Amino acid sequence: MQQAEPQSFDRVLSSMCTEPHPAAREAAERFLASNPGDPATYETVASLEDRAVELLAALSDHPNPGSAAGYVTSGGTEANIQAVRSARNRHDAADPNVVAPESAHFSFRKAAELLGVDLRTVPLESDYRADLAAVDAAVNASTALVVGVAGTTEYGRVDPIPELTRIAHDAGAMMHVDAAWGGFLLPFTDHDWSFGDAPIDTLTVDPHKFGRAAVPAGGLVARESAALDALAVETPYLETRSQATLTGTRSGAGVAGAVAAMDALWPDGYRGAAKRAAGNAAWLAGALDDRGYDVVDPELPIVAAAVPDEEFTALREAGWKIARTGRGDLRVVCMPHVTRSGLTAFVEELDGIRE
Ligand code: 0PR
Repeated sequence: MQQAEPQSFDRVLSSMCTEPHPAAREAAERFLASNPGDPATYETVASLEDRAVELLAALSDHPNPGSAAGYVTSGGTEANIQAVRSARNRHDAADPNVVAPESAHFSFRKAAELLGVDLRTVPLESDYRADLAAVDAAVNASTALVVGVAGTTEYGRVDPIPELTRIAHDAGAMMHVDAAWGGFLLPFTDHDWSFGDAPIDTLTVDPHKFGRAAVPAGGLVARESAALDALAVETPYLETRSQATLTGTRSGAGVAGAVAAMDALWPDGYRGAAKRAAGNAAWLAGALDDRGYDVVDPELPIVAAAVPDEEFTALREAGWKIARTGRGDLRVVCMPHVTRSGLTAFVEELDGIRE
């Protein structure tokens, strides 16, 4: 049988995965068989994980990156589940709830179901950001966690994090920021999103998205170690006495690839990538606007536009890997592999379809 090959990224326009940095690819391969879940046996990868957390803490402006708590998760889903679990475990309500904007990723629905917490989703403002009055009305004495998104999956919006944090803390709840995708872009913008911008408690930031690590490599970072302590279970027969991660055996490739990518790219490489992505998003938004489509302004490099179903389907049939938002807009995520020449070819294809 012919060997299967991974597909090329040429026509992948709606994915948050991307071509890993060459150093990440190489490091991931070398650490394929080591398990950061057993740090007493796999010491090298365990110290790489400390470095990964320090780098993630530095990019999210943690007050003390060298001693920040956190770990490399299997992705944003696990980081979000763990943030909910940690807040729930630290809250004493009999019927805890989590308040999140409608734009929150569906991983919070999984978290709520798994953990038996009530997920209260609240509507957005017309600018696709969390409606503060609605969040304020939804929190109560049983709220364990308020979620804000810094770079929403569909429209790349950044919720008002400092204000949400105030609402959370006034209610006695923890504050979690989901910057799974936005975290590697936001340090180069003036948005308020990080540990430095507000007294947030936990943050998701995924090296395997804009960080150019190999899959799987997500990240959970906490302001205080108590957030991770609340997740620890005893591990009687291991040399390390407790484990705070959700999965047991974990990907050494993910950890080593994340460190290699971040060492190669933080901060200048990511700054350059963010600038190129912003330029590409602005270019595509302009090209679609020129053709009369309704375009949502790309605050972060995600372009959403109302493209009719027939045109969307024809583009898919031509091999473009595109997806739609919940309300049906074409959604192009300008990841590092998305180039101006690729976007030009995409728009030319669209022009051909429209003729
Ligand atoms: N938080 C946010 C803001 C996200 O956008 C995502 C994923 C997650 C959490 C969950 O992360 P993991 O998928 O790492 O667990 N958002 C992407 C999306 O829904 C996931 C994705 C990635 C989908 C690549 C398709 C794809 O090809 O678009």
